[in-house]
Amino acid sequence: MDDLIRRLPKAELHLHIEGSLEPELMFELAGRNGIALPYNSVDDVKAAYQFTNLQSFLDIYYQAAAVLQTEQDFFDLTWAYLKRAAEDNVRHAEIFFDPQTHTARGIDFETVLEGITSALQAGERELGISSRLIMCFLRHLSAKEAMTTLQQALPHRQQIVAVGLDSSEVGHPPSKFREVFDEARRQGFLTVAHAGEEGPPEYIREALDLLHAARIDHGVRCMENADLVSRLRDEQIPLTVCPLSNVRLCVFERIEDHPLRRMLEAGLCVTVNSDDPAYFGGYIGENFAAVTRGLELSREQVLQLARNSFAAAFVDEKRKAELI
Ligand code: ES4
Ligand code: ZN
Repeated sequence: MDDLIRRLPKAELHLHIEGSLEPELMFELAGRNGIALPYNSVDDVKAAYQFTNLQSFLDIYYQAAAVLQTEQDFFDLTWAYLKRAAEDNVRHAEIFFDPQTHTARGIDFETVLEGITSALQAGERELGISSRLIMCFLRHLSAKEAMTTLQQALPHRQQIVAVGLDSSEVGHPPSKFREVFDEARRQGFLTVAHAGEEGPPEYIREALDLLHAARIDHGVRCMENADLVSRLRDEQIPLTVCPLSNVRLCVFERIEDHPLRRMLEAGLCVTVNSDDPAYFGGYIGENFAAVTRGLELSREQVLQLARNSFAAAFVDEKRKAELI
């Protein structure tokens, strides 16, 4: 089964590029940029990755992002992810980036975008991985700041397929960003949103009804509301689920408790993704392996997960046919 998983062509649809920053690269970039880290070694960093909830992770994750300074840094980060993804036979990747994490530190929006997009182009050329970029707004910041970020993205409209919503969920419902997402859709962006990771099922409903999200990121708490499950199934709204993330952030205690198999059996369009692989103990292949073993998935269910990933991708039918 492990061999099947590794060889299976797949699309990754929920990956924060800042969350693919491995401790080794963190040290390299810190050295290159003369930045002091609060860690003495790679082992020291890994020992700090003991999270109790989403916020305990975000605090460390935003701090680590400070080593990313130049276009080359963003290139190196993205290229390292793509090379690792190729080993898991990822054929297509839709990558989140958080411009506000960087612009708040005085890094230009263009530095971030150029570094990432030039690596994505190299990934297409040299690894055969096609890609799309999704710009996320940090939901703990204001709607006004999100609108400013949207304006910064407009000259680069062709390089960004969608906008999303991430960071601290509880207390920052999708409704807070309704106007920003209205404007983004007017400008031609697709929309997605993290919802129902730590937040209630109502946030998933808001993401659909108010933000017109084409996919829900995580969405695992939909299982608490039967009407919502029926709707997600009837409309085949894709859910980009991240099993190892959910366990590491204590959404579920053990992988055996994860609802992914029940979600599949309810007819939901579930996909498997790695979220922040450098922090959560595994890339997409390891996420597939963990749920396959922990939930005793059948071979057919594993194949379904991979099929769903292509069905849910933001590419046209012709490219989907080439990918499968
Ligand atoms: C995130 Cl796991 C998760 N949830 C919300 N926002 C995020 N940003 C990076 N990883
Ligand atoms: Zn995420």
